Amino acid sequence: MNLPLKLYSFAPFDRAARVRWTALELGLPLEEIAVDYVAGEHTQPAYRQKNPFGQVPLIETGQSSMTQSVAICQFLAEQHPAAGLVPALTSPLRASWLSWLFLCASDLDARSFQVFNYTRLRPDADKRADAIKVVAPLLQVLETHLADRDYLVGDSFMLPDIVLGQELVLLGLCKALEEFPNLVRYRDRLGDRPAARASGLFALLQQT
Ligand SMILES: N[C@@H](CCC(=O)N[C@@H](CS)C(=O)NCC(=O)O)C(=O)O
Repeated sequence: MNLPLKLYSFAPFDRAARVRWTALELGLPLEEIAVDYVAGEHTQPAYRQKNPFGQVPLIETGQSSMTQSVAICQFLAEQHPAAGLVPALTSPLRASWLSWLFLCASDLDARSFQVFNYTRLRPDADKRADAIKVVAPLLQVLETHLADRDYLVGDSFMLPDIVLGQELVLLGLCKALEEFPNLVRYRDRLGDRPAARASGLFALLQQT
């Protein structure tokens, strides 16, 4: 892979944060390219040529480009297996790793986003309350799972922790974790990692 990796993003909290954090964990040099959301740069033909969905994150490796935040993270983690973010194909942890990763990338992502949307982007108290009810059962399962564990999978930090960590920062910004103390403790432990700190994601929690 030709480096540095180019990463297109809007803001420190968007889904590019997962890619930034993953790259930092892997020690990969990144060139960040800010896409102006307010000006609608992502809707313009020049950006749509790069990503027809008009979304971030997008990475360019020099050889290819790629979208879908969690797919990008998995791609990078698999390129650097020694970092331990991804278990080997034959590892007994693989099934659990995939299950948690996809839970975070799909159901949890979609539900958390609605909370963020109705709290921060398009504030609406009733819709926010409904969105919190919808995400709560998933958070409760995670709360129980993480009661006596430091990480989602096995006993070491892996990619699903990055994706969940980013969701928990968003939910924290929305004050939606009051009933989930284990998740708050887990998120704050993740935030102590040097790469997490360097990503700028967790600093947002200090600003609220
Ligand atoms: N499933 C995609 C979702 C990407 C996505 O929705 N990105 C948001 C920012 S976090 C975006 O670009 N929104 C602009 C839009 O959809 O108009 C991923 O994980 O990369």
